[in-house]
Order: sequence, then structure tokens, then C-alpha cells
Amino acid sequence: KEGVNLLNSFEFVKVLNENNLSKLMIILALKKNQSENNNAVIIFEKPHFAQDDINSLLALNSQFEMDIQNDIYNKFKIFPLYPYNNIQVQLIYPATEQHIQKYSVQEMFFVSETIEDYNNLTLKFIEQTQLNLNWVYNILEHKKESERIIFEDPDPVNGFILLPDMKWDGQVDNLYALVIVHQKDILSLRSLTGQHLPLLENLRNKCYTALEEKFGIKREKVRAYVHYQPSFYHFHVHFSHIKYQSPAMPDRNIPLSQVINNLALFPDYYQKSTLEMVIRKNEKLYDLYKHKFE
Ligand code: M7G
Repeated sequence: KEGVNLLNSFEFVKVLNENNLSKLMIILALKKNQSENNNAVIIFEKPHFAQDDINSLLALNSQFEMDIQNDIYNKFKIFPLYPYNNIQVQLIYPATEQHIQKYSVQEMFFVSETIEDYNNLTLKFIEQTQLNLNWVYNILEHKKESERIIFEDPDPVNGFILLPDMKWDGQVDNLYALVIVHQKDILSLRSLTGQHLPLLENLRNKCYTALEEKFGIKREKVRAYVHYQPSFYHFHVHFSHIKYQSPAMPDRNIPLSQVINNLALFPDYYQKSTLEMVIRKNEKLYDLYKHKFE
């Protein structure tokens, strides 16, 4: 544990989003005493309970404050000590306008993207507004998070790194892991062809095995999928526990098994198919696609 408060140099500006189910609050903040580039997005999340926590809470002699006591019904607050009241924080600083939009509440729309739309509109969006991929390259080059790697296949063509996603709280039932491929030129699902089948099958098999060996999670409990559109255009796959419900938009999930099946039947499936995607009102893609539904 590090002892310094990373947050006290930031000042609250406004709430960007909140979610009572996931006990999440996302705010926009400003770094004090700094005039330029001083926006931060901060995500506060109350952690999910693990069974061990509950056992310790039952055994704990803690202070409580009674709220309601009515017949057999009691409601009270308890004040347990660290670590039960820890909070998970994600700090993005300095945050770009795109980060602020990404984490803000927004109206959403389903849009179908033909291959012509992809070539004429989406690719332009990717070229112009791609979020910086430094964090991805840092992982691939072992400059950051190398101690967290769950499994690596170093092959430059079919290899990848499997590691915990930043969103994961570390509990096995909430597993949220990320696979980043070593190949740098696969932007997203749309770039995949039959040629990539060995890569996809390799990563699927090795990740299932690694997750079972490391965490004891059997493959039938693992959800493997990609997002379309993703936020980052370097090909990656999500592996999560079947019990984990992500606060991210579920409509973006495309199962890896479906991708592999489509490519095995039609190697150019993703160069031909119309794909449905969700876009949000304040992102650049919305401006490019709004003529379709306005
Ligand atoms: P995505 O489908 O492109 O976008 O997934 P999403 O964020 O809209 O779901 C990218 C994934 O990478 C997300 O699940 C992020 O939580 C995760 N991620 C992002 N960053 C910047 C990091 C990081 O620095 N380290 C790790 N381990 N995961 C990250």
C-alpha cells in the first residue's frame, strides 16, 4: 500500500455518469494549480462482496447505527474497518475530450454499418480520432504491467498477452481479462479474415487453459468476446466470468466463437457483412452516421 493520496490535487467539476447497480460514480475533475490539459476522469467503484468478506463481517465486533427497527425487520449501518470499506478508483489524467465523452451519460442508437460505410466513414473516424495506444504498446513491450501478465505467447504472428483488465476487481467470480495480440495492424473485428483463424484459435485455446490453471475457472464459465465498435483500435479480446455483469454496453459484445465460426465458413465475412453497432450521441461517429436516422 502506498501512503500518499493521489486524489487530493484534483477538484470536483461534475458528475459524468453514475450507476446504482454497479455502485459506480464517474466524475470530471480538474487538476489544481495547472492551467492547461488539466482535465481528469475519475471512476469510483464500491467493490463487490466476496464470501470471505461476509464471513469476516459476521465475526467482526463493529460499531453500528440503527436506522429502522420494526417487528422482525432491522436495517442498520455498520462501520467496519479497512479493508471492507475500500474503494476502487480509476484515474485518467490528463483526459482528452474523447475520454470525457466516453464516460458521460449519452443517448444511444443502433446503426447498421455496411462495408461501404466502414470504408468511407468509420475508417476516417479511426484515422482522425483514434485514442492513443501507448498503454497497449507498453504492455506488449513489457514496459508496464508485466508482473500482471497471466499468460504470454510471444509468437509475432499468432502470439498475444493475456492480463487482467483494468476494470477487474480481482475476484474470481468477476473475472475480467484482456487479450492483446502481438500483431499491430489488426484494427478491429472488421480487419479479420480467414488468415487470422490460427491466431484466434490459438488465443482461445491457450487462454481457456491459462484461466483454468491460474484461477480454476472452467471454459464453460468463461465468456470470450470482442466489442464492435471497440474503444481502442488494436485488436483485443475480452474474457470474463459468466457471472460478471459489465456496466459497459452489452450490445457491443460479439462472441469469439461466432467470429471464428463465421471466418471458417466465409473467410471474407467481415469484409462483406453489414454489422450492427451502437453509437452514442456525443461521439464523432454520431456526426458521420446521423444522416441514416435523422
Ligand atoms: P474496448 O472494447 O476497446 O473498450 O476494451 P471499452 O473500454 O469501451 O470496453 C478496452 C479494454 O481495455 C477495456 O476493458 C479497458 O478497461 C481496458 N484497459 C484500458 N486501459 C487504458 C487499460 C490499461 O492501461 N491496462 C489494462 N490492463 N487494461 C486497460
